[in-house]
Amino acid sequence: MTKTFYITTPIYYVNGAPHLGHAYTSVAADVLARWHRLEGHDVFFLTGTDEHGQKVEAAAKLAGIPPQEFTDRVSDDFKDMARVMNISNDDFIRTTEPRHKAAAADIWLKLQENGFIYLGAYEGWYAVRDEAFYDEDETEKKPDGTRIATSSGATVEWVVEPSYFFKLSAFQDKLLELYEANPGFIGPQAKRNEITSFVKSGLRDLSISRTSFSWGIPVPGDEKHVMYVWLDALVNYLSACGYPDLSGPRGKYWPANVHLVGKEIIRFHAVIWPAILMAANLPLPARVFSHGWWTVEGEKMSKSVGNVTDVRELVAEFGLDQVRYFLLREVPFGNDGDFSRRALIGRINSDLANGLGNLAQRTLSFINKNAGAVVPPKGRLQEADLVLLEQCSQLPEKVRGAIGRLAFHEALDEIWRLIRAADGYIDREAPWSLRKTDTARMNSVLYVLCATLRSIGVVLQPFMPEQVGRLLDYLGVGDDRSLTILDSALAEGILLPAPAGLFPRIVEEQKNADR
Ligand code: ME8
Repeated sequence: MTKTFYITTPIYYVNGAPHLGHAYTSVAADVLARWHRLEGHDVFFLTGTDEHGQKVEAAAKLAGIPPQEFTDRVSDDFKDMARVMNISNDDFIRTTEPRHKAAAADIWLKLQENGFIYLGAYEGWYAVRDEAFYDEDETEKKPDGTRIATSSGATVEWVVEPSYFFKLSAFQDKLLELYEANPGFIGPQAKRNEITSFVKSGLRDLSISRTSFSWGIPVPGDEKHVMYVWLDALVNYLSACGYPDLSGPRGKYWPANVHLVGKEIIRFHAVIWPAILMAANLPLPARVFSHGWWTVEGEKMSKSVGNVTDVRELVAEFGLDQVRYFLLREVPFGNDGDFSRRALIGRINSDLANGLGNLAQRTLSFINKNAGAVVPPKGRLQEADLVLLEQCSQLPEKVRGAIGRLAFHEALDEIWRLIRAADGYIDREAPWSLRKTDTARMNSVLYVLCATLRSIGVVLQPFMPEQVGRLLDYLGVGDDRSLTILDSALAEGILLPAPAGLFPRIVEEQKNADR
């Protein structure tokens, strides 16, 4: 049976427009999804929008339209971002869809049947903006008398209301056992330690319903309450699999292989979510992995600073694959990073234009002009050829290892190591000189370069599907572009189309003048 691979992004709140941060998670998840498809796995890749809650209700009111109309609009904008970023999601879940509401209601009933829900009263510091409660010591009083959450800066208010509670406290030991038995459950390692000590410090029951607003999924049997937005939201990962009926075509994907999230929501995914699943007797995801946050030109993205970056504008200016490459190459996955135009242009010019683009262009246009526009005959290989081909044959395994650890930057590093090796090889072997002295040797060198570019191209597809797709076209690679084609030697004599440049150099003076 084909191995299944289920990967998710967070479902994004519709109270704001999509930006660079959302695109980052989606691109990372997309690379994983595409990689597993290359491996021949049966992939289900889910993204979507989180559409309930007080914040959304308030944003719709501000926009002067009904909440459903408002969420339809913003959700479409997130779909558009996914389209522009060439995200290959298999489904897009919205929490306002009937399939999701039915799943959330069913989970509620399961938790209730199993004795993990009770009615109480909630009192506490609540931040509407974060949809979260804070302990007193997680808040601070400002000079003007208002209180804010220290971590996010959002205003909190004291809330007292009847509320249903989930017995999260009952899961402390089980969660610690889970982390202990599955060291890979939370990544990266630093987050695992952080979450473990958080759970060790004691878990309190979680308020999971609200009566103070109505834009949410009604609590089954007590419709004055709507479900707490995080309980509602987390269930999306199951809804898309057809839950409560997991015997349908999508049921085979549960449990998820990876939930990819930003660092600020790892607690919800690594503590609350597995506890809910345990309470409902459902299998747990294999892994929850959190990445860091991007600042822009050194500053936190915020509406008031006016630096919220719409990634679609960057794509229009610099090219899609260029932006995708930058996001995954610039920062070790899991760390925070800074986005700047200078860094982006630097990467494009050094790694893409001078690196991969130049290697491809040097090889392919030379073949087009001087070697009959076909994959040249291999001839008798020499030591230098075998060394490079050996590096090619090791590449998929190295990239597989790095991607398995979600170390995208390391995967790219490995690929660029080979690009540099091929650059050194072409300079030393100098096919342009061999043209006059030894065409058989020239052909061998060009053959080895084509084989190298094919290896690089195949493993790079998940990162830069468009330009690398063109590279594989120029190399005459057919429809099957999966990893298995690298198990056979490149065939000689394949006709090669005339190549064009893949990654134009960005001239900074020009760019500055255009601004
Ligand atoms: O939290 N840098 O939705 P959200 C990197 N609806 N990533 C960033 C980022 C930044 N500056 N800003 C946002 C929610 N992100 C909930 C999730 S899941 C059941 C419910 C990314 O719209 C990052 O992935 O606030 C983060 O986790 C996500 O956007 C938060 O999106």
